[in-house]
Amino acid sequence: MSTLIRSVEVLVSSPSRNFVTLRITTEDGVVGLGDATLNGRELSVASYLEDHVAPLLIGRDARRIEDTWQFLYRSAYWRRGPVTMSAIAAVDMALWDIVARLAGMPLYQLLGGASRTGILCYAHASGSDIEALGDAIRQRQDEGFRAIRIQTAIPGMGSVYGVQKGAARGQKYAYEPAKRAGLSVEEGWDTRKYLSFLPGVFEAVRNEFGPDPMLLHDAHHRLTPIQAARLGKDLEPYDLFWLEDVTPVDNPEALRLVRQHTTTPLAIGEVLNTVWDYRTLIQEQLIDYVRASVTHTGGITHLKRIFEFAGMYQIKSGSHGPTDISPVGMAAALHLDLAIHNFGMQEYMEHQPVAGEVFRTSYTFEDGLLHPGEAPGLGVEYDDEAAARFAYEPAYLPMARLADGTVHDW
Ligand code: CS2
Ligand code: MG
Repeated sequence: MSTLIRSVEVLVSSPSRNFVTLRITTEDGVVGLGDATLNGRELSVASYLEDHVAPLLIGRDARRIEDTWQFLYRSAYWRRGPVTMSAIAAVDMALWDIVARLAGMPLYQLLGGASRTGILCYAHASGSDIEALGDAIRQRQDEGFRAIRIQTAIPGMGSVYGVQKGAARGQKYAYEPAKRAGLSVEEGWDTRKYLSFLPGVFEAVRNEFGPDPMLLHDAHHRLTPIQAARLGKDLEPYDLFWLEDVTPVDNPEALRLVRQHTTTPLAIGEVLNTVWDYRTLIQEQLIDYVRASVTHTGGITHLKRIFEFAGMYQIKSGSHGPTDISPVGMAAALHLDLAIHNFGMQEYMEHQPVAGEVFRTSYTFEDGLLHPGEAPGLGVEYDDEAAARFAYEPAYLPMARLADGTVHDW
């Protein structure tokens, strides 16, 4: 038996959106997949892997997961950041996939086994007005979702993060923030309008749907600490499961002020990459949920470390699961979600059906719960022939400007 790495391939495909996938094959032909998709910066991670990581991996033992993680992290000299940590993540996922396939077990069994029977997840619902939002929530409930993230258009503000523009009533939510174009689309932003409109939306939703559904909202990095404190306070009567990314996370200390004013649970972190980025947030208990993805946080090895650190402070996981996490990254998240003790909630923003032609997955959704399935490894197969039909297309996330033209956080 040879578990030495024979080949490392970087696969870029675009079934409805861009994905970067790493495929590692051992001398015995065991294949592992990793997700390296970094929205709007895909090719930089592809180059990092192809030009600087792949040559270092040939001939290494695929079973040495921890050693390879430490080697890639420490020997690069340059630390952290989304490009590096997504590249390391892809290698880490692919190695775990290989080792679990070698063991003939679904990955979660190697991570300690199942700690629960299914993975609670939330869907997105959005509307151009409160009525359309109500329709979208009903549709999600009919699909079985128990937890729903709600976003609405704000009167007088044009297109806004998280709201599917021009969606007909009753149409399935298919929002994709990255737009296929050579330039970022510009959106507007007005914090005063947002802060005065949003509590009424939650009031209307609670009046119509009652206290049962778990509701979430993403403020998407737009507010100052004092504005975030006000929003958290104003939303307290509506019992949010979490309020996400209230302020840009460049200054984790900013959450101290928010915390002093509100008991609305806070989730943050989808743009952070390492356990060190989370240190203040976790040790000072400034958040309730770690919003991280396997793909952008150094893979299974490192995200497990972050979640375990968070667990010591009664902080739970809140895995990021937007469309820019590929089905490979999603599968990795689900195996981890099933195994860790302090699981909180998994985001589930379904991919377009065409992505399923390239990535054959074995995870399931039933009665509001996800499960990674019982296939060995991550449980995902990559179809090269299908992928060849979907070439990379440049796509960028939007940017936001205030009414006077000032650039704002998107
Ligand atoms: C979002 C993401 O899912 C979320 O919570 O914040 O859609 C985010 O905008 C994208 O992942 C950016 O790539
Ligand atoms: Mg978010």
